[in-house]
Amino acid sequence: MFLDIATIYIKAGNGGDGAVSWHREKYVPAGGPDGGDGGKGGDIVFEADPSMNSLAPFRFTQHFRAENGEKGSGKNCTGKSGVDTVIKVPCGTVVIDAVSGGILADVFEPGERAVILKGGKGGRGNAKFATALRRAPGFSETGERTEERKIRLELKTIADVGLVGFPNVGKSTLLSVISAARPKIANYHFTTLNPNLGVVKYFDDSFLVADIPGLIEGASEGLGLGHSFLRHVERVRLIVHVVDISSSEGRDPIQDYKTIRDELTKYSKRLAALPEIVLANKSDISSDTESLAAKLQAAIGKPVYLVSAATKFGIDKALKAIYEELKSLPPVKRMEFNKFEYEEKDRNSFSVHVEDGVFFVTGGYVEELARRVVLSDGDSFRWFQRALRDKGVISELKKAGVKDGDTVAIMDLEFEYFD
Ligand SMILES: Nc1nc2c(ncn2[C@@H]2O[C@H](COP(=O)(O)OP(=O)(O)OP(=O)(O)O)[C@@H](O)[C@H]2O)c(=O)[nH]1
Ligand SMILES: [Mg+2]
Repeated sequence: MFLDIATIYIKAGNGGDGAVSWHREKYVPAGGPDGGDGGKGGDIVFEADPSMNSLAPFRFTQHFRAENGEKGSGKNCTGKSGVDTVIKVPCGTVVIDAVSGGILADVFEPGERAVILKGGKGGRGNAKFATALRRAPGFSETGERTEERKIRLELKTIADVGLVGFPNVGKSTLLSVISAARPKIANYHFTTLNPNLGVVKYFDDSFLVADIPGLIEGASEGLGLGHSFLRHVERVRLIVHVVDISSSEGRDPIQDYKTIRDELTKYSKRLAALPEIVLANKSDISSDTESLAAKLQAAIGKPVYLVSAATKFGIDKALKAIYEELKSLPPVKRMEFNKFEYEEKDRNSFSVHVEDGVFFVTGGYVEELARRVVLSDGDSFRWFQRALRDKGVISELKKAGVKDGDTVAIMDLEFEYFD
C-alpha cells in the first residue's frame, strides 16, 4: 500500500504539576515549604527514516501523544520529564499545519529530526513561592497544558532523476533495466499507479531514479491519473523524458514531446525549467527509428538518445550522459519555505465574553494565572484576586456588566464574583 498524503493528530505532553509539601524532620516543629516542580512534558519529534518510502503506516495510526511530565514531590524533588514521541517518516516528508496550511518542516536527510511541538513546562512547586512575607505558600502551579494539532504530511520523494512521459512508452521497463527495482510492467496504459524508486549503480557511484505514472494531454485538468504525482519529481535534479520513437500507438513523437512539456509547465514552472535528457525508446520496433530520432532532435533542439529498454540497445551511452549531467548539477535541495510557527500564548492579553450569564475570561495572561491559583487556599486566592485587579481584568468584567453573585469562568476555574 502506497500513501503519499496523510492526516494525523499530534499532542505534546502536558507539564507536570508542582507539589505542595512541607519539610518534616524530627524535632523541627514547622519545616518550610519543599514542594518540587513538575516535570516537562515530552516533545513531538519527526525523524526521517531512509528505510521508509511511503506514508502508509499513517493509514491506521493517526493519533500521537507524547508523555506528560510527572508531578513534583516533597523534598524539592522535580517530577520526571515526559518521554518524547518520535514519529518516523520517509525522507522528504513535508510537515504542514492542517489548519493554516503553514509548513512546519521538511524532514529531509536520513536521521534528521525536527521538533514540531514542545512539551508543556512543569509547574513550580510551593517552595518556589516562598518569600520573606509569605513563608508558607499553600499553593503550587499546575503544569502547562498543551494543545492537540492537526497535521498534514506530504511525501515529496527525494530522487536525482525523474522519469516522465506518456503511458506505455517504457519508463518502468527502463527503470528495471538500469536498477534492481522490479516495477510492474505491462502493455497497457497506467500500469504504474504509484512512484517506483530505483538505485542506479554507476561504477563506484550511484544515483536515485523515480519512475512515475504516465502523463497525458490534460493531466493538469485531471485527465488520466491527473498530475499530482509530479510532486514526486518536484525535487529531482534532472528530468529524463522518455518518448516512444516507434510510434507503436500511432502518436507522433514530436507532438508527444511537446504535450508532455506543456503538462510539466502547467504543473510547475520550476519543474519545467529543470535540465532534461530525452530518450527515444523502442528503437527495436521499426527500422527507421534512427532517422526519426534525428528528426526529433532537430525539432526540439536538444540531444536525443536512441535506446531500447527491451534489447538494451543504447542504454550504456544514455546512462553515461545522465551520470555526466548529474555530476555537473547541484545536489538535491530541501524545499524553500517560510517556516510556520505556532503562536506562543501572549502572556499579557486577555478578553472577556458573556455566554448564558457566565463571564468567561480567556487569553494567555489569565490562563497563566489560573495555573497558579488554588481556590481552596485563602492565601492563594487573595493573591489571585489582587493579580486580576492589577491587570485590569476586574475592570473589564465590570464593563461587561458583572454583578455580585455572577459566575466567572477562567479555564477550568469557576467562582462567584463579589466586589
Ligand atoms: N519492443 C519494445 N517494447 C518495449 C520497450 N520498452 C518497453 N516496452 C514494452 O512497452 C510496454 C510498456 O512498458 P512499461 O515499462 O510498462 O511502460 P510505462 O511507460 O512504465 O507505462 P505506464 O506505467 O503505464 O506509464 C511493455 O509491454 C513493455 O514490455 C522497448 O524498448 N521495445
Ligand atoms: Mg510504468
